[in-house]
Amino acid sequence: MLIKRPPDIRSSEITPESVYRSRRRFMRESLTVAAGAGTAGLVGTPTAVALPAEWLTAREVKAGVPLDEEMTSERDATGYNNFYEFGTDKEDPAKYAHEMTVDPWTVEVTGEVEKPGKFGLEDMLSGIDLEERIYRLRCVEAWSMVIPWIGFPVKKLIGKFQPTSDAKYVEFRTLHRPSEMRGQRSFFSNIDWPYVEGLRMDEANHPLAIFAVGMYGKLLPNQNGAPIRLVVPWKYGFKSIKSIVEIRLTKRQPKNTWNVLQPSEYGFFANVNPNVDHPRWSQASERRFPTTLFNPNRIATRMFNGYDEVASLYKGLDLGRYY
Ligand SMILES: Nc1nc2c(c(=O)[nH]1)N[C@H]1C(S)=C(S)[C@@H](COP(=O)(O)O)O[C@H]1N2
Ligand SMILES: [Mo]
Repeated sequence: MLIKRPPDIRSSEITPESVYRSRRRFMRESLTVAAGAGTAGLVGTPTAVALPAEWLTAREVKAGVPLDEEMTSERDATGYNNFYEFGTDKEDPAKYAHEMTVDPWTVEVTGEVEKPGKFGLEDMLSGIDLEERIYRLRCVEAWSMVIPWIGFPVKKLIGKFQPTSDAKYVEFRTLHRPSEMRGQRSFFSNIDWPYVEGLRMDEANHPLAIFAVGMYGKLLPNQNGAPIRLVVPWKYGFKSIKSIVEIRLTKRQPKNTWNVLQPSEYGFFANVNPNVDHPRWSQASERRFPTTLFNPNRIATRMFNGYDEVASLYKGLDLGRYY
């Protein structure tokens, strides 16, 4: 196995603890698998996949944004999800997202860019450094988690395609494949698939906005948006669109899924804001995982989810009107 590492730096100095621990675990497991495959008489290497586990283990992951708050367990973060393409229950994504094929994976880049195209994921990510970013995730439904993502700034990838001066927004689309996404086949779904989200250009360019390809030191599980999803920590979770297949640079503000569905309840901006309530519930507090019936672990919600450094993006904007 190929481990690219500068010769004089120990991995523990540059790789967050959780990442290199699970990487060692992976190496142990993959050695076991290889030995097993040998006795089964399998020869050769598997066919190319979008992001094989080795893709991550062969890379250094630098510590990006740390956070001095208790992390949500991997079990909760990968077992309690919103991913309506697989159903509306919190347990549905973990149960059914394995039905989605994530290799090969192509991403189409269109609209106001000098270099549009359709790219295989691995090619598209070449030369991009990975970081571990421990972020709060605040769902509009008033629960929250702390998750260690592995990813890179949105700006780094979008910059590769050279946006034109007409590019004012970025629109993202999720995979639309009803044969593998039972929520898209559902009779009861009133969502007009595919799931669409968008950011203003200055929001997409903010260093806190990332694409994630991993979490908890491993590649993303399907239920969390494999193989590539957005994470915008100062906005409600529905902005952090999963399993992206299209990135479109546009002149006009994208029509995002939840805004189209219920405009009085979900806006385009969706900045976390304890002072602007959802029409049906308060946003002043949230349930932080781990949370139980007897110990809901309720904490005060913070403006911009605690990421004050984004405030300058919204100077002069009425956040009550542009929710
Ligand atoms: N394509 C797609 N992306 C999505 C959703 C979805 O239903 N479909 N749900 C959103 C919501 S409401 C939240 S809170 C987060 C949840 O991310 P997580 O399951 O990784 O915690 O994903 C967001 N991204
Ligand atoms: Mo959400």
